[in-house]
Amino acid sequence: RREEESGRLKFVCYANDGIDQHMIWLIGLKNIFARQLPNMPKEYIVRLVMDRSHKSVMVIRHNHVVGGITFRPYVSQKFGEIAFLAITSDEQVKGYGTRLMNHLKQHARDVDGLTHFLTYADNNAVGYFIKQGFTKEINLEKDRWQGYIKEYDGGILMECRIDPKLPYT
Ligand code: SCA
Repeated sequence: RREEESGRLKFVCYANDGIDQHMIWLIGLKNIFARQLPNMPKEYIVRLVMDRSHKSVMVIRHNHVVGGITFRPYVSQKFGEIAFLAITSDEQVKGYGTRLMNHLKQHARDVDGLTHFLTYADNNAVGYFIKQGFTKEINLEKDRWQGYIKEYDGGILMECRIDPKLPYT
């Protein structure tokens, strides 16, 4: 039964490209973020999800978005910044968050040529990020990221190195 369900899972990555289906999924993802990240101003969520320099990797089941990650690739600096990450509440702790992160890493490496991710993690999400290979120790040289990413109050800067060869998905 589980396998049957996971067989209907689809992982996609889109920016705001004006295509109807992509916009419907991005709006659905924006609503999940607004609900799951209550401390984030809704206007800020909308602005970044719809911003053309951000992309979103989304989990789609039965053609509906159930979660996703919005990130900004800094291609010249070869790193990405995770802006938001959430799975809708009734689908959490089923492994979707882990698979989503693996799809993000694969896409970022193979499509954008990135070597690292950085994020300001919420305190309560630090455990999740550690399980996904993130560390509080930042090894990326400061001149590659300083001035690019926005610092945010109450978050802890975390880093993840993307393996250059590992098949993530
Ligand atoms: C899951 N796990 C956690 C955890 N959530 N561990 C510690 N703290 C948490 N909050 C563990 C699971 O038990 C599991 O461990 C492993 O992580 C992966 O679980 P999963 O099933 O793959 O995760 P899932 O529940 O699908 O997704 C995790 C996620 C979700 C954090 C996305 O719970 C969620 O949407 N939470 C509410 C929103 C949120 O907190 N988002 C992150 C905010 P085992 O493998 O050992 O079983 S931080 C953010 O958005 C970026 C920074 C910013 O700007 O806000």
